[in-house]
Amino acid sequence: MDDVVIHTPRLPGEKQWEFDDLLNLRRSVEGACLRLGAIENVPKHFYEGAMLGLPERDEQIECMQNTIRNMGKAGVPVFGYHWVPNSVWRTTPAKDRGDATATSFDYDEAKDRPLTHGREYTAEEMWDNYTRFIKAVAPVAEEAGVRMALHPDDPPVESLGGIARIFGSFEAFKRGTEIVDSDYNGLEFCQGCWAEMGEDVCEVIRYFGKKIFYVHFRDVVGTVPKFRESFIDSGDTDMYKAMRAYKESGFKGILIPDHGPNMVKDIPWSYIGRGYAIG
Ligand SMILES: [Mn+2]
Repeated sequence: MDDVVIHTPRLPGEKQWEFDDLLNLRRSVEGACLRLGAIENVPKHFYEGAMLGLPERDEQIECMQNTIRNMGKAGVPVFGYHWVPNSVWRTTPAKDRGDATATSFDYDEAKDRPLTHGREYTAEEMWDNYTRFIKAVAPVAEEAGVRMALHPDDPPVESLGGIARIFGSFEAFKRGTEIVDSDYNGLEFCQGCWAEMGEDVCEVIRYFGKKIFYVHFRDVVGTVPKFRESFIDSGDTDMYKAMRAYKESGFKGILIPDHGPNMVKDIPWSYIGRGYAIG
């Protein structure tokens, strides 16, 4: 392990992150003889209004531009983000080998849950909002030298809690990356989500190739509408073939386990399970 991906670091700032704090974060990682490979996610409220097209949208886009400029100055090479105002959804957990607990999703259990944001948001709206956002932010990221890496919707179903989930297919990512064609506009390749979609994971890796900025190297059993998470050696995907596909596509980024089953007597965030995956 050489690199660290930091997930939503607790930095000061209610609307954006500042240069000094980001620099200190990178230095603290380097102080442990590691590299800061990416920051994954800002607090959702930084750009929730931009995702939903609310009145604060333009201010939030401006703040996001500032955060990205500050990341660039502080030497943060990759910024992972998502386009899901109402988060990852799971239903009743399942079991994997060794009595480990794995999260799972069954659309039948989730489809009738109440609206999360007061009304329905259509796919057309979510695309309009995304288009406006990425057109404003990607050029700033390019200038700042920060590669923006978009995570798929998890789970990749049409809509949950009234909000359309637009990044849940190959076609969607093709469309998303073509809005601004830039070496700084690419994918946080959550391999588990691509498996959930039922896409041919290796083919998708080969298609996007160098547009994949880093990988969530995890797997699942099943596809939407019903799946469960798995160990990297108990899921549906041939992970060795996937690794070959990354190598052959010219991918030079980071693989991290993202998340996986909680082993018996594991600790929060299933660090034992992650240690197992890395090993
Ligand atoms: Mn992921």
